[in-house]
Amino acid sequence: MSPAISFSERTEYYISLESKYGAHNYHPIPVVLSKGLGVYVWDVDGKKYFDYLSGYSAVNQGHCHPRIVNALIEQAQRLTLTSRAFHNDQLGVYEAFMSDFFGYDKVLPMNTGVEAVETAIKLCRRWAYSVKGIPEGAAKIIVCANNFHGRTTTVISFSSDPDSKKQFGPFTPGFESIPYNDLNALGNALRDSNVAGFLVEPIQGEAGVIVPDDGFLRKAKEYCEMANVLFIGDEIQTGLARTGKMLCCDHESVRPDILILGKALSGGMFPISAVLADDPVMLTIKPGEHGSTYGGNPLACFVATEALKVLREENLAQNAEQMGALLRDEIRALQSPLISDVRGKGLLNAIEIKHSDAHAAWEICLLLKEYGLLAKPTHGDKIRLAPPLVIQREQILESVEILKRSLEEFESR
Ligand code: IF1
Repeated sequence: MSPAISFSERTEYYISLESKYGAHNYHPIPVVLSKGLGVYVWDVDGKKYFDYLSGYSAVNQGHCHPRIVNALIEQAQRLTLTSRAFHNDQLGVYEAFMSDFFGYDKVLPMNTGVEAVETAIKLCRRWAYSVKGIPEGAAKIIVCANNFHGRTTTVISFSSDPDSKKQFGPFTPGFESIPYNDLNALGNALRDSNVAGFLVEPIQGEAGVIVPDDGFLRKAKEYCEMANVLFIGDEIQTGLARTGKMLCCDHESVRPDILILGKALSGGMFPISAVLADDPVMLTIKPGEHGSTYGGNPLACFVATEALKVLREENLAQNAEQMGALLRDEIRALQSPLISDVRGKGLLNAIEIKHSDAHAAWEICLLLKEYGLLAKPTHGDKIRLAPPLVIQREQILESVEILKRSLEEFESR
């Protein structure tokens, strides 16, 4: 614990440690957090904030949800890791739970989101060669411009963001990028018989909460079915009640051929991810052909099961739908000249800041912090607004008051 020093000194103390001893691969908002519960986090001086980032949608259930923490403690005192060299009494029970919860034959458990994306890519390619009959090495996966699927070398190979990929080459081949939300481009790309899959975010999160046209996902799935191509839904950020349905694809009754989950699958406890598919796809990978030390560990299985039960039993998708609509309505009602767009689904939202100062969104986030709300800009002029899904009406209204005050102060400068 740092010595009893003043606010700025204590915050600077922790930030200086990160600066001196940590890689400089992030540029965080200057706040040092030490406690979280529900929609709130507290900094090292006890100041309370609304958390409007939710660990990038990993704490949908709210910070340190008691049921999930208790599940973590309970299993941690029993058995945490066996590796897959042996069976254990948690994995099969979890797999059956996941199969029933999401309606797929099987699940392949992994850890981080990008590991699950990599797993989905390998499954898709294996299915392409062993089932569809694409010549080995020729499989192509269609992706969308401005995607974000993680930061491994293969996944950044198909990123369109220079900051994610410059000077990290050489890159993995076998990907073709089309504009997001463009059915014509997808239809044209699918004419290539070597296309094995279409990897897509139902809403592009990092790109700035880009919501596709109504019907895009439905039509895209139909096009994939007609072309015998796997629709791969990356629901790592949009899934698990975030957008007002258990899965964002549920808004259009689209069932991905490969479903990718992560983040809130553990309720923010530690990395847990999963890939779900039916037998014709999942069973193309044989014993010894894929895996991970921690994938499907007993602790993850027990924690993820409780995290999913919390989503369902607390009706968090419904709450996200209602509170998200309220948030967008209240922000629009501000009629702030600084806001050029308010968009999102459920509690995955963003506002677009219109101002000559390129740093306006960042400056506004600093004002939000001063007034008790934590958010961070994405791609310069957009501020993502994604609180935990347990947020209530009064807290939404209080949050919008903080936003109003911050916008007005920025304007008065
Ligand atoms: C960072 C972004 C969000 C994701 C989708 C896969 C992954 C992510 C749709 C990979 C991860 C995180 C990564 C984190 C910040 C955050 C993020 F800004 F990077 F893009 F949410 F929008 N698919 N997103 O959103 O999952 O391997 O990280 O568990 O890298 O700074 P992961």
